Amino acid sequence: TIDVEEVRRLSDLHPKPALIRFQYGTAGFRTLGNTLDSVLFRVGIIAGLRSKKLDGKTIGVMVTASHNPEPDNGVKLVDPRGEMLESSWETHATTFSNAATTEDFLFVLDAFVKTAKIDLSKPARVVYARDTRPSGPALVSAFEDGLKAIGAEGRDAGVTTTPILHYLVRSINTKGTKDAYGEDSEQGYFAKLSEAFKKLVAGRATPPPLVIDCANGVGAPAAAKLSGLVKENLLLVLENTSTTTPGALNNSCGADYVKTAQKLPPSLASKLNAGQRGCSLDGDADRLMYFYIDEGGKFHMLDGDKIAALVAAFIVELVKTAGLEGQLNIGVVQTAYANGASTKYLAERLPVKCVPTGVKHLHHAAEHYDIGVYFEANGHGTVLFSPTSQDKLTTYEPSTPAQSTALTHLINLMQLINQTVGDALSDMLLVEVVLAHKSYSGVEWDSLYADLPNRLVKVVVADRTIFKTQDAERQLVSPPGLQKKIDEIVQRYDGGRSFVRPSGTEDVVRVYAESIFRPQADELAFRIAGLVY
Ligand code: NG1
Ligand code: ZN
Repeated sequence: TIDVEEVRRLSDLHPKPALIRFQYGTAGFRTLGNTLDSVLFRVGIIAGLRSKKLDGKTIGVMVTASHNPEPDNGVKLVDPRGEMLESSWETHATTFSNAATTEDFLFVLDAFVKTAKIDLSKPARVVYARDTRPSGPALVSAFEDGLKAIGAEGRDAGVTTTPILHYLVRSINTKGTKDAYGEDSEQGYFAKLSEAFKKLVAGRATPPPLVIDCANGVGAPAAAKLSGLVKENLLLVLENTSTTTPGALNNSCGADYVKTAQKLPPSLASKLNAGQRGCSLDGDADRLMYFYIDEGGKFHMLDGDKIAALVAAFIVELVKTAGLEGQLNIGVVQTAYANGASTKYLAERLPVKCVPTGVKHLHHAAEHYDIGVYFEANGHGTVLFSPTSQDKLTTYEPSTPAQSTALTHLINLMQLINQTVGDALSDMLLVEVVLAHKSYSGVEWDSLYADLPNRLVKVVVADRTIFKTQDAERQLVSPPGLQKKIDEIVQRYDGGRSFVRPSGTEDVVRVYAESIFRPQADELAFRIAGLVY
C-alpha cells in the first residue's frame, strides 16, 4: 500500500503553484523551469506507478526542454522499449500535475491506483537523466522525492542526452533476452555506435573534418566521448561547447536556430571552410541539421528532409543489391512541414506517408513498414527495422559476394541506428556513412533535389485551442471559414502551399508557407499569418 503520511509529508515540500495549468503535451511537460517543482515530484510518483503497472519494468524519465531557451525546462516519461509514454497515461500525468493541494493530490492518487488496478506490491524501477540546464539539479531532486514517496528504485544516469536515456531504458529491459539491445551504460552506447560505424566505413577515404555545433548543451560532452572513439575514421571538431556559461544554451546556435533562421550560427562564421560539412545538434542532442558554405560564401542547409532522402535512397539501394528487393517493404514518414520537393523526390522512389506533428505519430507510422524511415524537417528522426526485417536480414543467405557485402552493411546499420528515438549523434554517423559510401560532399548531397523556398512563422493568438485541424494537420476545420480564405490566397502563388496549426509545445499558432520563389514564400507566410492574427 501507499504510505499516505510519507506522501503527504513529501508532497507538502513540493506545492503546486496556484494559477498554473500544466499539460503533458507532445514533448511531455515543458515550461519555465522555476514553475516545475511540483510537476517533477508528481512525475516521480507516476513513473513509479507506471513501472508497477508494467510488472516492474524500468521506466525512463528525461528532464530537458530540448531546443527551448535556457530558463525553460521539462520532463517526459519513456516506456520500457525506449518509446514515448503510452497516450492514455499522458492524460493521467496531466491530472496528477494539476491537483491543487496535497489533499487533492492524495485523492487523485488513490482514485487512480484503484481505477488503473495498480498492484502496489510490485517493484518499481526508474532510470532518469537531465540535460545541462541550471534548473536541472533542483528538479531532479524534487523528482527523487517522488520516487521515494512511492518506494521506487531510481537509477541516476546523470547529465546525458535524451537519446542515450532512451537507449538505456531499452537496454535495461531487454538485458539477457534474445532482443538484447546493448550494454546498459553510456559506455555501452558509444561502443555500439562507434563499432558499427567503423565497420561501415572501413577502407574508405577519410573525409575532411566535420564541425559540430553542440548548442552549448549536453551534446558537447557526448560528442567529445564519441570523437575519441571514431577519430581514425572521422575527425570531429567541436564548437559551442560552453555548457556552464549562463544563457549560452541554444542561444543563436543549435539545430533549431539553423532550421528557423535558415542561417549559419554566427559563432561558426570563421570555423567553416568553403565546402566543409558542419552540423548542429539541439539542446538535448536528439535533432540534427547539416549545412555547408559554398565557394561563393552562400549557406546551404541540409535539414531532416534531406537526411531522409539521403538515407532512404541508400537503404533502398542496399536492399536491392542484397537481393532482397520486394521482400522488405520500405517506407518514409514525414509531416506537413516536409519540404514539397523532398516529398516529390521520395515519393518517386518509395511509399511516403504524412502524419501529424510529434515524434510518436511518426514513430508509430514507421513501425508499419519492414524498414521505416522517419524524419521531421527540423532534424528529428531515425530508421526502424521491424522484427520481421531483423529476422530476415540475420537469416538470409546471400548468393553473391556483392549481395553478402550489402547484407553486412544493412546489419551494421541496424546497430548504428538508435531505433528508440531520433538521435543526433547516431544520425550524424549514419549520414557520414552514406556520404562516405557515395563519395558525396555536401554539394552532391544537396543536389538530390532543390528545396522549395519556405517560411515558418509563429503567431501569438488570444486562444490557440480554437484552431483545429484534420488531414495530418494540413487543413483547418476551426475557426470556421478560415481554411477557405487560406485556400483562396494560396492558389494565387506559384507552387504555393500553406497550412496553419496550433503548436503543441508553445503558446502560439504556427504558419508554414512554401512557393517556388523566395519572395513569394515569405509574402504568402506573411499574408496567412495576417488571417490568423
Ligand atoms: P510544435 O510546437 O507542436 O510545433 C515542435 C516541433 C515538432 C516537434 C516538437 C517536440 C516544428 C514545426 N514543430 O512542435 O516537430 O519536434 O516541437 O519537440 O518543428
Ligand atoms: Zn531535442
